[in-house]
Amino acid sequence: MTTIREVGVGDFVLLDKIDLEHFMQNLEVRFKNGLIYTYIGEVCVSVNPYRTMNIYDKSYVDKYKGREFFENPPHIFAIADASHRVMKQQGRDTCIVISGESGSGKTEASKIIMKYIAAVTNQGMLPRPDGTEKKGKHEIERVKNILIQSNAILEAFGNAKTNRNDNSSRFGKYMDIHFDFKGDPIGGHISNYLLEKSRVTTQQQGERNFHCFYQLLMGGADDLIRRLNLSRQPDQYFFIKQGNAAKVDSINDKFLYRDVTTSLSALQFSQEDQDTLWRVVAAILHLGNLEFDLVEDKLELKKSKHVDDVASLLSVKKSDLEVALCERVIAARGDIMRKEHTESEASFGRDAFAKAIYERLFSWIVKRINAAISVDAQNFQKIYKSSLIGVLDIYGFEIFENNSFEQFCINYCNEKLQQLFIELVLKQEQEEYNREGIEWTNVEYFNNQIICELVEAPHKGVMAIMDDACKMTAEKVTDELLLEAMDKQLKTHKHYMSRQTKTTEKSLRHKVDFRITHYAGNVTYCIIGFLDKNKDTLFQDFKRLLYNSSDKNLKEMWPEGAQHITQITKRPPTAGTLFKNSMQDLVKTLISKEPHYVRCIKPNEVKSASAFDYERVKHQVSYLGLIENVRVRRAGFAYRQRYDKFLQRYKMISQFTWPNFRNGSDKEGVQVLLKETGFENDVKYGKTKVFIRSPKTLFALETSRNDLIPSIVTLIQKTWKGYR
Ligand code: AOV
Ligand code: MG
Repeated sequence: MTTIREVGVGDFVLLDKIDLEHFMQNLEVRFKNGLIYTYIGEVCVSVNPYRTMNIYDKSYVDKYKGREFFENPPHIFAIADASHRVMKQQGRDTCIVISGESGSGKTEASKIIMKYIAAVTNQGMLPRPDGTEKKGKHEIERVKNILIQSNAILEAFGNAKTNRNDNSSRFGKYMDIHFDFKGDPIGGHISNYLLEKSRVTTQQQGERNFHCFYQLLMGGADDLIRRLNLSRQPDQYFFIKQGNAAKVDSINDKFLYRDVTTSLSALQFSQEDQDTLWRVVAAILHLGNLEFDLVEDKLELKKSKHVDDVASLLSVKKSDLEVALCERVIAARGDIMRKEHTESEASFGRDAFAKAIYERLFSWIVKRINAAISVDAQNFQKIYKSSLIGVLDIYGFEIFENNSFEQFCINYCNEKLQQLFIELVLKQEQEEYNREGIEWTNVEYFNNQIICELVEAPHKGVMAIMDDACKMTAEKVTDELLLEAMDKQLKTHKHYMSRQTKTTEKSLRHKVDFRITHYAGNVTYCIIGFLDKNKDTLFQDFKRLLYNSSDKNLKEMWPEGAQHITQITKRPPTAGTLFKNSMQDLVKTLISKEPHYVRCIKPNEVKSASAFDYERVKHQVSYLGLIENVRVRRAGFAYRQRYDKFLQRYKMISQFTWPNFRNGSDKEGVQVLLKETGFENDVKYGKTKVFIRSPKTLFALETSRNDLIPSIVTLIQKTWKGYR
């Protein structure tokens, strides 16, 4: 028999001593024993196993379905089950927030959760005796199918190999699943956040473009490849060869291409839609090979077959495409003029064009998926009294050799999620104990609010300073000047640093670098490119070009191309501001629901199934605030309820409180009840609520109540007869 010492404890709260060292010992011993999940109360800590685990099949689903946490060994299924149960029984919206750094297993966790929900719903609807099936069964299956199959498509277009993760999410995803009153999924909605579109045109050494490019080249049928005028060699295309990593051991592009096309068909993407999709992907590949020349001082496209390919794949006139690539139309004081690009403007325009069509394509895919599973919310509320579960899977905190605007946004997003965790798990919990007068020693923790503010504060945060710079005329402002403005404003901030503010700091290699001390570590960003990426300019000419495409899907993706040049007066919001606003909305959405957490940990940097890199893990445990989480939890209570509500539910258990407690207040009633049932040592009495430490106590109370219900029903029936 194995002992606790050999396999550790399933809940960190049960550790003899709560400090980093004991926490780490437990995590390591469990990981080495193949136990990748451990609880902190109802928070699930998950260590990426980097190997296939046989713990997700039907026998496991059955084991966790409808069960309390403490009835089974720790498992992510228990989190999924709890959030589904709360949603179903209490009609409350819940959400599952999955966090952890890049490569820690968030996306895999979200897929496991989705599959669990699919497996435990729409059951018990056996065919009727006459052989017909209950209405709705097929519809529910259809919705489940779409929710699961959409993953293959979104990963193909939104994930890529980075130096941290072979299948790294390059967009944020929040998925709402709507359920009917029986707890079966009847629809959903996906929100996507800032796709890292710079990857379409540039990749760091060792990285790839989005998977779909390689999937098409490896898996597309011969006749499709011929129609798209493509070669199967990735090194023929500038936009996908820069990282020199087209072939990845862990990825079978050919196989995945088949998966994606199967999913596209299952999601009702018509042949025509799929055709648009792959034509856009191919057009981007050809676009990346276009070059410009100066011929007698006039900018021209270098002669190449790729120009014809781009024009025909996007269904636009070749002459229109050439003009849009080489010059732009501008409106100045009512006059409309054409202005020829410089060579660098033309390259910038070409890249912006490629990035924009890819981004629009991605949003269009999400929109199409949403259309297939949308529920008419208002109507639906009336009929079903719906509830929902939201599942959040975003890009994790990341540090690369070169970090730019995208990493800045991604890391800010992770700061926001950490802030949410602190707010709900560490701060509010303790505030409630204080408010209720429960004896309590405050647990100290690092609050990253200060870093969120460094980024998002109105007027003085990095985002605001960037926006101010973007409002100035292009000639007057450079990235270097932006950095100067940031230095001036932020020089005294504890979490900000640059060469200008701390001249002795040698580790900042360049004048153009700045550093933010994030909750998860120091990240050095290079300012070059921030302004352009924040402004996110796309010349109007390209929008008009695509609006005039004879492909109806493409036209649909570019409605603003219909605007006349003189109608465009307002500057669109910057990329940074849009992202900041979407993050703030996301936090509001999450806070309005009952949250459940999965905290993912990456065991090593080398994707090994056995290596436990002690220092790297320790760092994650520290910055995630897990020790503080255990401290708050251990001293804390699993369940709390207002006295009146508690009494209402359990008064039948005690002869003193049933049918009514007459000798005092609700609080006194609860005290009598808990004393009589022998649970007094497991509870604390607050000003307005009773606090119960162990979930087992609650479970025992529930069991007693359930046992009593039949006799009480009989009693009521008898009394009722007596009245007649
Ligand atoms: P991430 O979502 O947290 O990173 P992933 O979920 O993509 O990380 O996990 C990275 C890789 O780890 C996967 O491709 C799997 O090979 C492996 N893995 C993770 N969890 C499991 C599991 N439960 N069982 C087996 N293998 C697993 V990023 O998207 O980069 O932040 O932006
Ligand atoms: Mg991911």
